[in-house]
Amino acid sequence: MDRIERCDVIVCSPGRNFVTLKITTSDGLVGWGDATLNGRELSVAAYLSEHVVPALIGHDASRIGDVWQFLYRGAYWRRGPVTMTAIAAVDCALWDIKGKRAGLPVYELLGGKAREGVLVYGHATGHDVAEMLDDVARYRDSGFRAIRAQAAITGIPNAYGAHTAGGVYDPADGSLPAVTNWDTPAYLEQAPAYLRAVRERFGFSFELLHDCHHRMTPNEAGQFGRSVEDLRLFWMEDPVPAENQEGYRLLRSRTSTPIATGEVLNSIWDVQTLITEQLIDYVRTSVSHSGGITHLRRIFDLAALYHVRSGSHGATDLSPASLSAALALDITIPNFGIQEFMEHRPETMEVFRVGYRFEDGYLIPSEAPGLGIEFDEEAAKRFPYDRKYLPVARLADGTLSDW
Ligand code: CS2
Ligand code: MG
Repeated sequence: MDRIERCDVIVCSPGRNFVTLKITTSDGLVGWGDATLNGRELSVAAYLSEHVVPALIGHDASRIGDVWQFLYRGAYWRRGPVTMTAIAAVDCALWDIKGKRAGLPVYELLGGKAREGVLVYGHATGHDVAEMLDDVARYRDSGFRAIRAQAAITGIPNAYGAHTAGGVYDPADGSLPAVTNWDTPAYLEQAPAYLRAVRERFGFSFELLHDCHHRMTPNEAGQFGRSVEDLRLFWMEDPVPAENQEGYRLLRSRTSTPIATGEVLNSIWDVQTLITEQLIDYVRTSVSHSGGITHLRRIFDLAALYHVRSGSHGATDLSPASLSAALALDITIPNFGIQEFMEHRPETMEVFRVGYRFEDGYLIPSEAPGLGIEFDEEAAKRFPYDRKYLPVARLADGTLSDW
């Protein structure tokens, strides 16, 4: 029997902060899992090293489901991003080990490929509409079949989504939370207009996505959705904060624009109403924030019963280890929708060695046994942790709003 013999929690900052879990078994197999929670990294690192690891040593590494239940029910305190990210890291590392032991890519253990490649989307952006449109052209010309478009809003230039075009960006760039601004009326006037400019310049030759980033009420989001219905968005993302899942009933009744949410949610119970009442078209829960392959698979299977497809989060604060695990599910589930793919910085790829590749608008997962991820521990030492915060947003009157 292969027991869990050693667990290392590695915190490093190659391009941005990452937390990575390394599990080593008694017969020397190694598995990797992403444990990064942007802006709260050390909370997961401590949860793992101080609470999970001491209780994990000696467990049978092959019993992934049992370990999952042990960590979930055994914590007593249920759910939440820190707990579910920590469990996800253990889960993905154990699937990595299981694949290596079987000599198979994890997707083979999950039933084999259901498609040739994983459709991905990239982030086009700009400090004005012209810059954003040029960035859209860059993504189209580099082969993307799906492109997310975000541009600065006049009057609130530093709001989420607008950054230097062409650059790899990470919103967690402040040594203290940066204060950005928000103004829904300005957004409702300008964002539909710049999305229309995308269709006017490029037509319908690619899927067009947009991230509303949790900043509207259901009624405002209904107005937004109605105003872009003829633009045939692939989705409008996070239109409304989704802790109140029932709030999406009002939104759903107001527009036919497809809806995606879930990247800040982390368990099947947090998306249960959204899915079973078909209030969304895509569920964005990610493998590294929703309990790993074991739990995300359950979410996607529930979603399949209700015509809801996957659309997992994949920003640069989810490491290449996370994306490698995500692809194992993306390539196998029947109700796959799309995978977010923000390319990581070169220094990140010095530490994380991956086997996935971009081809003609799709990601092709590694054929290597396990998840196809390697982590260069020596290289990681060159990039020490550097605490960073996500921004906050305030309205003109100073009210703290959603960023
Ligand atoms: C965004 C993320 O990619 C997205 O859909 O919502 O960039 C999000 O802002 C970051 O992951 C937060 O850490
Ligand atoms: Mg988002």
